Amino acid sequence: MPLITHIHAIEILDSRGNPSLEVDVIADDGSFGRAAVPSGASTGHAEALELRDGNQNRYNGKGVLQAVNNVNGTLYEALAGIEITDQIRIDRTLLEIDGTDNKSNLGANALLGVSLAAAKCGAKASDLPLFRYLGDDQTNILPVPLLNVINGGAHADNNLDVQEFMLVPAGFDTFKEALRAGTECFHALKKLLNEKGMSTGVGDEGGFAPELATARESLDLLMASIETAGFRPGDQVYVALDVAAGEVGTREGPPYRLPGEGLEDASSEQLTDWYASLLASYPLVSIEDGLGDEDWNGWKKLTEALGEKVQLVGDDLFVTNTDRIKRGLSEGIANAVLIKPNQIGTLSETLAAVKLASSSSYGVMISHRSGETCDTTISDLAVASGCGQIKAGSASRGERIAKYNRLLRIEESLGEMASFAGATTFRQAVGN
Ligand code: 2PG
Ligand code: MG
Repeated sequence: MPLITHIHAIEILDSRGNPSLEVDVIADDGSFGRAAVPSGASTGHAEALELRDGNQNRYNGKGVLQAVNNVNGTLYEALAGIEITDQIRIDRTLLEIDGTDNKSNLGANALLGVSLAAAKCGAKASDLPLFRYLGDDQTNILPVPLLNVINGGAHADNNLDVQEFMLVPAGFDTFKEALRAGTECFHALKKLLNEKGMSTGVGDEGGFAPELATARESLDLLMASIETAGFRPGDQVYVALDVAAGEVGTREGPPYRLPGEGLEDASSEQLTDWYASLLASYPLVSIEDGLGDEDWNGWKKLTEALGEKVQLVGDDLFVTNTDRIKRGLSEGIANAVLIKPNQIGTLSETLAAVKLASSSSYGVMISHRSGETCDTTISDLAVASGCGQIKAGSASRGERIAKYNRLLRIEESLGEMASFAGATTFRQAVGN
């Protein structure tokens, strides 16, 4: 098998104009892999460390030259000569050299760039598309896309307390049709906002960021956009939320402050009741980070109250970390895990998190970050894992569309063999 001969990183820009890393890996048969690293805004406190230079004279301290140097020096020296398809050894070496739990020595951004670029190079050396290389020759499930079409919270400058309002076009036979439906609803939403004289400027993830006051106002608009586009809400197109409650609570969780919703000093129970009332009014299939990262007791009660009715996704709660997912599993907390490779730092650890969650019947959703590049690795990862769900932003902004377009290509390449995950993915809400 081919051996690693070159690893080279440069500092590039992400979709917010902040520096990030792009890493190239080359093997001695000429195979080449390139990956770029994303970056979050509403980050979980237990995420692996994103190494930034802190030099205020460059990019407001956000440069990543140290991480670039770590790749081009220490990591290159450690990995040169290793078999390119031995991903486990590559990732183990990365972890050993960093030597910390949260990758604070060399930076999770440095490690992830190398790990993903190596996987892409390994796929090339094996003459396989990445989704097959990471999956197997039976891999064929296209995920339901969750399109974040109204942005609030830390992702927009409006007053909405909830971070993401998503369209979930699950009731279709193919990914292509689902994406078309989601996109047509997005266009209908733009028209409706225009008619109301509201802004149609987009936020970080390509969704609109109008001056809406409440979640209900936003969800009503989503319902109207689904119908205007000619689809049936709650049958063809559903909705989902990412509350990112860690951003509106304290480190421990409550009190949660959602002033726009009339929830000024809310307890975990009050938020749970609020979700129950939204569930009664809208075809909600998924609620992400309904409570804060360390509010484990609140999460337990939330799961007992609503876990049979709706998917409850832990993002900042689990941070793609198997130790935290294990705690969730043993305490009956949440019923799904959001997977973001840069929360943990290597591909092998990401795949371990997916495996742990899915083998325990937890739902798995692969996710982008609010700061992205045109890298499409997560699309392949979503198909390879067969997890059935991906959130990659709205139907606008090139870095979001790149992920959906990659899925269109994968579906096309699979031909008759392709299978769309569909509405039963959201089994708590939709049933089998
Ligand atoms: C989230 C993500 C992606 P960020 O909270 O789920 O939508 O946002 O990358 O800012 O953490
Ligand atoms: Mg989230």
